[in-house]
This record gives sequence, structure tokens and C-alpha cells, in this order.
Amino acid sequence: MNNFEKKVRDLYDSYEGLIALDNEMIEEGNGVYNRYKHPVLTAAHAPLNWRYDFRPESNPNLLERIAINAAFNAGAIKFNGKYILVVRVEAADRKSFFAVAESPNGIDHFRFWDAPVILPETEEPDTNVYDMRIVAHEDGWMYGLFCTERKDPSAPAYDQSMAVAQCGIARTKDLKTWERLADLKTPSPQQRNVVLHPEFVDGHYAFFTRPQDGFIESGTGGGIGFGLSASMEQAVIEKETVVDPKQYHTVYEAKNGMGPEPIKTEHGWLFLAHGVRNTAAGLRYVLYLFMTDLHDLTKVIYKPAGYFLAPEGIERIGDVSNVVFCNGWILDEDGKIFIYYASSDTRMHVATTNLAVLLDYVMNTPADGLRSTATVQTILSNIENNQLVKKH
Ligand code: M1P
Repeated sequence: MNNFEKKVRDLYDSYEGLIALDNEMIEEGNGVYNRYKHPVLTAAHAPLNWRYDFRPESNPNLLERIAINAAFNAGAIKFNGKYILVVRVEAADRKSFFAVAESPNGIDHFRFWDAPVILPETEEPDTNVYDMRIVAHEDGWMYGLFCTERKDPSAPAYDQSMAVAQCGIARTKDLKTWERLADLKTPSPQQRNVVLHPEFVDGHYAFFTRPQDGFIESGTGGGIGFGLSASMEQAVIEKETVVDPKQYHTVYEAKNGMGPEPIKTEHGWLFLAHGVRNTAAGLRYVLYLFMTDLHDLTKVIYKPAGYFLAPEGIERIGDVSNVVFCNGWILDEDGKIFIYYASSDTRMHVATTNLAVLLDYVMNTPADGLRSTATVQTILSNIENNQLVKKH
């Protein structure tokens, strides 16, 4: 074995070691969910074949030619018995693309499929695509809704960062071949975090939207919206209704956005979303839960105060620090829930829980009283209730 071959073998040994790493549940949780010791996917999980030219004649020094920067914000779905993530992979050139990774058990051994998703374009090519929500709709297709970003045509030459974000739509039956549909049209100048509802509503396709004025700022876009379209091939929402508004002095004061598609329960639809507030250190993204009425998706019936999951430890650090973001979860037949969340726009993690616990959390956790005095009152009533409990 020559030196080149030895270097190749070492690369593969170390890569396979990473994929084979067993994950470990961190037992001491908050009772609501458990985190795991290792991220489930990182940039280092990107197949070596994508990154290295293994021909000694063109790459004698075995340099990594196509570096991958991050693997994050993944959509999730159970397909053919496998836990599937449709991952936002970002190359060193800052372009994101989608790639499918699968695991036999949902918590470790995630391996990317051989090649990234080949996503057809519309007549207006995408500059960047990211954050797919993959939803099995009752019409029989799996739809991937994602953000498509293009340069703002009104941008002056001195500003090379002005962009327009819209909702791109693709569909598939096998996660391998994707058909691109027209971008969603809505009354809002920009859209991100759009999610397709898995069921028809009044015979229409139903969408959760996030109307926004600018690329970063949601502006007058008041929160998570809801709208209907008669078609998916030419999806048009004429009226957006705000379901969950942003609100002063909450964890979703600056903006919020839907996570994955909601889960249907006997008590209502369970939603996971992200909330954003501004701080002196920049934007802080956390996850929160709420529930809507089973028959009226615009009526919030339960909403615990504050965040459900916030960045901790290493999760706080990355390309965009102090961020957790979730656009994929999987509910198993036995009620177990896998929450796939990304930290700091860098890597993917899993947290596990079950439906009964999440229902207890969302239906019985006190709501936000929106004032310090209200928070104190909630704690006082908890102390009072605890006086009835036998001391140990
Ligand atoms: O950088 C944090 C997140 O910012 C955006 O989310 P939102 O539109 O809610 O602000 C997205 O770019 C998302 O991908 C990113 O993780």
C-alpha cells in the first residue's frame, strides 16, 4: 500500500468510526424530553466522496477540494421503516443544498445517501435553498417546502446582501426523484418557514406561513400565519390569518416561525415553533410549543409560557450562535417522539420524548402572564400547592 492509499484508508477509517459512534441519552432531563450526548449529524458526516478527489493523478496531496461547512435545519420523516432527515447541507462556498440521511433507530448511525438531492429549478433559478419541511400529505405525495432565496432585483450595486426569500415547493414519492412546482404566492413580500398541513382543510391545501417585509426583519409580518390554496401545482394564498402573533417581552418578540408540520392528537393539533428575541449579543432563537383546536387551526387553545428548548453548552456556539431551530420531528406508532433540532446553524441533534408527556407539558404548563408580577404569582401558587405535599 503506497502512502496515498494509506491516507485514503485512514480517512475512511475515521469516517466510518464517526458513523458507527453510538449515541447516549443524557438521563438527567427536565422530565419533558431528553437530550443526547452527540450531535446526530455534522459537516464531518458528509460523505468523503463528495469532498475528496480520490484520483492520485489529479489530487496527489489528497486535499479536501469541496469543503462542507455545516449540516443543520433538517426536515424529518419516517419512510420505509427508516428515520430520514432531509438535511440543509452548507458547503464552504455558503451555498446550501439538500441531502437525505437515514438512521435505523433515529438517534445514531445517520448516514447520508450517496448523492445530494437533485432539485429541479423554476424559470427563476434559486441562489440558495434551505430549511425543507417534508410532509406526507393525504393526497399521497411527500411535499418538501423550503426557502428559496434570490438576489433582490431592486438592490443597489453597493449592497450585495439584499435578498428575497420565498417558499419553494417540490414533491416526491421516493425521496430520490423530485418534481419542482411553482413557488408559493402569498400577499407578503417575503416568506420563510412555510409548512404544509398534512390534511386538506375545506377541500384546500393548508399552509402555515411567516409573512415578512424584509429578508431578516419580519417587520409588519405579525407572526405565524395560515392560508389556503386550491392547488399545489400553482399554489396561491390570497388571505393570510395570523395564528400565533409575535408579542412584546416574550421569547417570540422579534419574530417566530413554524417548525415541522403539526401533530394531530385527540386534544388538538400540537405545534413546535421557534421564537426569536433580540439581545445585545444578537438574535436568540428558542423553541416553543402550542396547541390549536382540532377543527380550527387558527385557534390557539394552549400555549405554555416561554421556551420549551433553548441552546445549552456547545449548542450555543456555531456559525450563528445562540440558535436552536427545528423543522423536523417524527412520531412513532408507540407514541415516542424524535425532535430533530439544529444548534447555531452548525449541526443536528435529537431529543426524545413521548406524546403523553408533550400533551401534559402543553396542556398543564402555566401560560405567559406577560408581566413580572404574574410570573411571581404563578410561582407563589406553586409554592402554596406544594405545602400540601408531604415533606421528605
Ligand atoms: O440563523 C438562524 C435562522 O435564521 C432564519 O430563520 P428565521 O427566518 O426564522 O429568522 C433562517 O435563515 C434559518 O435557516 C436560520 O437557522
